[in-house]
Amino acid sequence: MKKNDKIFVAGHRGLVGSAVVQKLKNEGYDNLILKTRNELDLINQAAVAAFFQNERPDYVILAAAHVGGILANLTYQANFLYDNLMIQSNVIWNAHQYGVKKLLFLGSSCIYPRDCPQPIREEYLLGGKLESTNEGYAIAKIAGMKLCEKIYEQYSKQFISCMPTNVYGTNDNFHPEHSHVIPGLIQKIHAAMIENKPEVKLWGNGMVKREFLYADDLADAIYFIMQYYEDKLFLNVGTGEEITIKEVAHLIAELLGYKGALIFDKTHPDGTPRKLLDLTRLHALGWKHKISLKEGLGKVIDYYITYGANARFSITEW
Ligand code: GFB
Repeated sequence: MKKNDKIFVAGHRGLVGSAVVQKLKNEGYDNLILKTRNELDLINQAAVAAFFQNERPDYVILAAAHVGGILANLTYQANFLYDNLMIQSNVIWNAHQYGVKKLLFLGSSCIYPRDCPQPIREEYLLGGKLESTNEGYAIAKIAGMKLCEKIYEQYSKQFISCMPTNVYGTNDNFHPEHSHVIPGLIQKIHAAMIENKPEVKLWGNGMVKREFLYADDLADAIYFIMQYYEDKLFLNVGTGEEITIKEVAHLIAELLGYKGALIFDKTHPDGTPRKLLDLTRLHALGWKHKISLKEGLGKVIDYYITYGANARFSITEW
């Protein structure tokens, strides 16, 4: 990518998209195309086709999606499936039609079977049943990745995908019910602290393990992949380190200074027991994450304490 190439970052206001824009700007890219949902509704096929016909971007980073935590995924399965199928099909197919040189599609580690061997290698995809709480979202992400793969095979184009683990960062959605786990925990524990509550209720049994990647690290990986990765097989992106939800919750409570009890409410779903990514291929290419979980959590907590009420509370990333 040259510094003045036209790059369309779809989903530039979301957690990942905003970090990608910042990374590209830091690297000196000054020809970015960024569209809010009011300016370009990515679900609208005709609007997306017209956009590509007029703009003709050289590169596309597809970070736009309808996303959310375990409860949002479970409650709105149809919306997660439909919106994401539409957004990604419109963007990927029109990028192909209108001469985009390279496109990177962002998937998710939830595409893998629920009871996958750990750590999860890319080859394990479609080897078993998906986790039911996010089946709609996962099916959409698998379809998007497969569309890129088939365009790569049939038309010999650089349409590729990466599968990030659970991502967190400052520009996240802090909605108490709809958010991903880290902003959800920060919001709930912070509220209990402000209200002097002796305990706070969190979801699930707390024993499931997750791998967390800071959004700026993911943006760095995306930049690296756009420059150096050209294979057909999608690439896992993560830290290779896992932690229980209970441990993360205690770490957040410690960083916030909350002294009350953390109670795990087992009536809420746990999701998949583990989803640790195997990063052999990414590490062999020469990329590794830089920001530790404690450092990243500190940044997000500082942000939330400073901007609290002005933080984002909606679940769409475009
Ligand atoms: O589903 P999950 O990987 O993350 O795991 P997201 C969240 C775990 O944390 C579950 C527990 O075991 C929850 O029960 N948990 C405890 C909480 N308290 C909370 C809370 O306040 N909020 C949330 N959200 N969880 C997504 C997937 O959800 O992860 C998506 O559902 C996607 O499909 C993404 O793959 C990476 O809840 O963050």
